[in-house]
Amino acid sequence: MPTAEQISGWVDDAMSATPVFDIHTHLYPPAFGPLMLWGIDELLTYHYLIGESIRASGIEYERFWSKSRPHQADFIWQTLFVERPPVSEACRGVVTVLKKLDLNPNARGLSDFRDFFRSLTPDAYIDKVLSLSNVRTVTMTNDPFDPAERAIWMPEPERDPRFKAVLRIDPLLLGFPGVSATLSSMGYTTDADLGMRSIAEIHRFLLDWIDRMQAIYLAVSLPPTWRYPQNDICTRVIDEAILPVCRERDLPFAMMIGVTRQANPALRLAGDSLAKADTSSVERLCAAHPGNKFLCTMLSRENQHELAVAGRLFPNLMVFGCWWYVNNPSLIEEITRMRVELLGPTFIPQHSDARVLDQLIYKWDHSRQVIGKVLKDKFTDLDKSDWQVTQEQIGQVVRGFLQDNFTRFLGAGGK
Ligand code: RAT
Ligand code: ZN
Repeated sequence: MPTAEQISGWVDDAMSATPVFDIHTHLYPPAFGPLMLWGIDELLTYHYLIGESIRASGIEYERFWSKSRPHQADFIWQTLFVERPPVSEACRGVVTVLKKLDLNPNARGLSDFRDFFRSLTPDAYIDKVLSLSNVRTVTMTNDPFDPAERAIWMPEPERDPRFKAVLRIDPLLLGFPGVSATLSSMGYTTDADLGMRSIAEIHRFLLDWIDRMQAIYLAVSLPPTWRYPQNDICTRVIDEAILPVCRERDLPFAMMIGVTRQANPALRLAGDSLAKADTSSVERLCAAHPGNKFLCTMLSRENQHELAVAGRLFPNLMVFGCWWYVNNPSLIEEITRMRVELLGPTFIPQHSDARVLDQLIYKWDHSRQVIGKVLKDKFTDLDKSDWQVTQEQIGQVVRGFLQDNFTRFLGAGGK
């Protein structure tokens, strides 16, 4: 029988040696121009830190927004790292990144950090970050409704095989009738009440963009008020367009549920809130469409238990990630522990949601530690009951968590 130290060492080794397939980020390679965010100014002006610095300082919103990006970064550093210790998870993340880059996190100003980043090219930095974080593949969040992003896709940008595309379609589900005008400016004719031609046009739109992007899944984020089925356009778009197209291309449909957009608009991107959503809608969707594959994550802590139970009931539902406001060590631990107990090794415990390349370093470092802690406990419990725990079994679960559960769920459609 292995000792407790051996089990712990096997988990640590597997967690750090296994490369990650990060199934939801907002990262882009250099060919996507301004969409690629990296370096100290971007790291510090992450919207989580903007929210925290405005709260801690009491600065008026407009005074904050009127600053240039480097001045916002200076302000955030001063407010959250110099005037008070950086104990929040988003602050601690910056400290972890600086340490892993061999930079001194105790600096009073940002000039040394800026010098460091000036000496790097984006390509070299991607290699460095992927290697430091041991992330092999990331998914982008690709929004064809964003004119800036559309302009990048039209001339067929050079693709980096480490950055997979995800077709993000929030306006298609939530934006009718307004989104009709955008669709028509893109050459797809739809009308407000979604007559038959409209559905065929949405099919054409989805297939065109799946092909252009080589998307590996389709994704939407939904408000807590979302219900399925309902007598509304959202249900029709899902049933008549999205799911048939997903079946045709063997692609999963990912739902990120629970966000209340712009609860405080003065905070801009930092101003979104959350509320408990309806997991029975997810169950009805999975039950009504057994030929479709669904990925699902939910934002409210209160939804996590119900979502794990839904995962038990529907093999076509892959529960994933600790999203945004639950992406904190205490909640990752609670949620991962509960998911292991209900789902065994058959879920995807984490994604990073990184918006700034550098964040891969801390988000995966912190998550690996917490997931590893849960696995150590679970394998030690088995060992205590004389189950023969092996290094191979631990490696299998860790590989499942960090990459295989996702690639297997994608199946042929992910190729
Ligand atoms: O986590 C975040 O950065 C959020 O602002 C959102 O991007 C969220 O993850 C989403 O994809 O809608
Ligand atoms: Zn996101």
